[in-house]
Amino acid sequence: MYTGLGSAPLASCALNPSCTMGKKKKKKKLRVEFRKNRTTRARHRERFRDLDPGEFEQADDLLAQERLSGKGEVSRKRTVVGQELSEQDSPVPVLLDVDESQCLQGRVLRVGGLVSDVQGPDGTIYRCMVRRLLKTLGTHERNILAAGDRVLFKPLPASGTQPEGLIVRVEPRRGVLSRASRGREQVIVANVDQLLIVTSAALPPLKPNLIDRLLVAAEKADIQPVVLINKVDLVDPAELQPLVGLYAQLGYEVLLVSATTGFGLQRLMELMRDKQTVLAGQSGVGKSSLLNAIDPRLNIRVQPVSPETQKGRHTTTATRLYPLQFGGWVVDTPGVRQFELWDIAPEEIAGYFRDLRPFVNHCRYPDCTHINEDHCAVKNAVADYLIDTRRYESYCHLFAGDPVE
Ligand SMILES: Nc1nc2c(ncn2[C@@H]2O[C@H](COP(=O)(O)OP(=O)(O)OP(=O)(O)O)[C@@H](O)[C@H]2O)c(=O)[nH]1
Ligand SMILES: [Mg+2]
Ligand SMILES: [Zn+2]
Repeated sequence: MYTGLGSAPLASCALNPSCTMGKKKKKKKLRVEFRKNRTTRARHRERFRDLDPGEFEQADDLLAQERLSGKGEVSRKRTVVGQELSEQDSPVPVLLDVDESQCLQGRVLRVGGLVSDVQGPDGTIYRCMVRRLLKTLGTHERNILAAGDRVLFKPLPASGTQPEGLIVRVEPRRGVLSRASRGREQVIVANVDQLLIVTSAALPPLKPNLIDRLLVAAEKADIQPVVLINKVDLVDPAELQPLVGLYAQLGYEVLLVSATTGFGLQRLMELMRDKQTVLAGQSGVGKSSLLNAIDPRLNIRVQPVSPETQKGRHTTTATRLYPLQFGGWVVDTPGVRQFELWDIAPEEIAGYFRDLRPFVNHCRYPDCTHINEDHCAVKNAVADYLIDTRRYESYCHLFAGDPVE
């Protein structure tokens, strides 16, 4: 199994304008809302009982200047010192002021229930839990951490075989890919430059509607999408030309690849070099196989597609970040069964279809949904072959909230 030891360094802060590490910040006392269902401390103690209790206490209460308000916990508000943040770029509303001299910068590789893997500046991987204060700060998300997060953590004294630490701050994010999970936002990955939408030419059969769905997610999140059609060794590439042409015409980069034969992988590596990339797509299309093919050290588990159903077996079960030997890093995700779009209202969707967008303002009714209305410029454009019929149908499915499979 790949350990990540001695691997590529973290992205340089100097190159990242949103990075706040090491810069002087305006400290401010802020009143912040707390989450109602505060997590129990006892459970964490249990899990981390092998830590020195004194050290754990000290770490947990790092921020001595936090004051409970007059009404104490009843008010669910508290004063902390830090910098106010918009909810958009951070899982917590405040960038906490912490003693940075005691901390290391890290990158979250994998998020677990209580303990997550964080890569430190020298490549060492620490098992980290999240400081209580961070966990209890109000958040609209299921989990305060996501793969790809940049964090500040305090290394703890060694007790087991793997170094441990306590995450005290999550830096603001940019390029966040989210989906809806039981009505709440689930951040799949944070701080990414590009989304590789992986499909397969066959086995499982190509699903253009899923490409469209993921394109909408990328457009909304302002992440550069690339359409990847894998397993081209199984078909005659000429068959794929109409689809490739369609997306290329819309300005999307389309790549035909084969993890088995190596076809197109040179170009794929060029695209990924020094970038922060996330792969998404159905189970069985070969996401993990492609990563193994471009960097054999990764050695990620893969499994054949079921011959009866032609479906993947959901082999990858956790979202995980891997540093790449040629620079940059990549996130492998479990195959999406149902990629529900997060935070996109149905009436917004047409605006994220590059081919529909030029027409939406020309419909007779300003609130036209482009589904049933008369005098709809979008439907007219479909009739005049200005918009591809399949793309329009794909829009209709997304608008109706239909599942992909
Ligand atoms: N013929 C052919 N088979 C491939 C190719 N790439 C992957 N496969 C096979 O497809 C199957 C599924 O590959 P995985 O890499 O596990 O797929 P995945 O997308 O990671 O699937 P999940 O982890 O379940 O989401 C494996 O049996 C691979 O050997 C390819 O380019 N050509
Ligand atoms: Mg996989
Ligand atoms: Zn319309």
